[in-house]
Amino acid sequence: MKQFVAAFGAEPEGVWAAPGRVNLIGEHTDYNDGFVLPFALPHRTVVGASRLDSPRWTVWSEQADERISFDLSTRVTGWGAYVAGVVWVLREAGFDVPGAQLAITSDVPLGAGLSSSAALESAVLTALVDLGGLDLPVDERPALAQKAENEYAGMPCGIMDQSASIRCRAGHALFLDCRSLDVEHIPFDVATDGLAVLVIDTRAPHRHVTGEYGKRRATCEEAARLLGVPALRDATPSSVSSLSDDVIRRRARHVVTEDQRVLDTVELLRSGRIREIGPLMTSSHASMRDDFEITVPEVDTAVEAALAAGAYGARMTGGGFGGCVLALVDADAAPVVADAVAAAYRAKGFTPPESFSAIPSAGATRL
Ligand code: GAF
Repeated sequence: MKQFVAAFGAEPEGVWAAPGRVNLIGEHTDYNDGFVLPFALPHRTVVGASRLDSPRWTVWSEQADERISFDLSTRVTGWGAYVAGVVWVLREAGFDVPGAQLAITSDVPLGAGLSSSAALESAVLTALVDLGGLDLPVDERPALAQKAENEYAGMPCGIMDQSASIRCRAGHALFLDCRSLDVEHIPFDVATDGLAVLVIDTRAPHRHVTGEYGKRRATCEEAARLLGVPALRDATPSSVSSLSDDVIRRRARHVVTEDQRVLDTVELLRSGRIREIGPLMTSSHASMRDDFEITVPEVDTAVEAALAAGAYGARMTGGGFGGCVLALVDADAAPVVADAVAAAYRAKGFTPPESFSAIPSAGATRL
């Protein structure tokens, strides 16, 4: 790996990679013990690593163009927190993590809501587990990567992104029950049906992401408390309608209806009716816009323009307040839809969007 050779003057012992993701449907359901349906992107973070004899980690990041070094007493901030957090969480879990040199490069777009941080955590975790020969089953890894992000990097995320980065399979979407952590790999080969999932990076500046995300999470927990259930996974549309506070009721309604949309999407995909998931995607977007209030004008404009240009369905993907929109389109219509969104952006004076067709790809692996 050339980045490792440039940073440390020798080939690494091994090279590992973990992808970014998009979420087909199921937004803000993960931390409510609900259902999600992400798939991994071909874009990934690659880590070359070699062991050191002492408990010290030296990390070169090509994108940050920076080398950091830390030991067990260092409190790391910035991008390095996603590396140091993984070392910390593995040690917390009782593993003897080897000291290491690591070189990192990535083509997961940063700040686009495609889980570049989960890709980094998952790539580093997979590398350190393999390097140290640690006995950590794959299905237990996402919870540790999530804990690193929650408790070391300070982002109160759920378990979806790390699960997608670690557990996805090529050609499939990952149907994850965020309570049991059971997964089902749902075949999602849109190309053979003449379809494409267009990812439109709205390039909208992320606004108050962590603060608003934390507020949504707290409101959902409050709703569950008021309803006397362990999590909103256990609420129903009729129990939610009894909540007297308008904001709390709408937030909870989003989660409960979104869980059902994931289940309905999975049913359609199981029977090969891919085009029919379009209306569920579009209702998911309306719910995020009107009930959960996590969309922004650039995102709504992309969804409206994609639908007007013939998309079967369109929705924002990820945590919200910017990021990417997914549109399910006929493969040969993808350029037309992308152009229609770009034209709508020009008319409103927004920064030009960037689009690509997503191919469901594999999760974390040794290369
Ligand atoms: C972000 C979080 F990291 C996920 O855990 C999830 O909650 C998502 O937003 C919203 O569905 O990506």
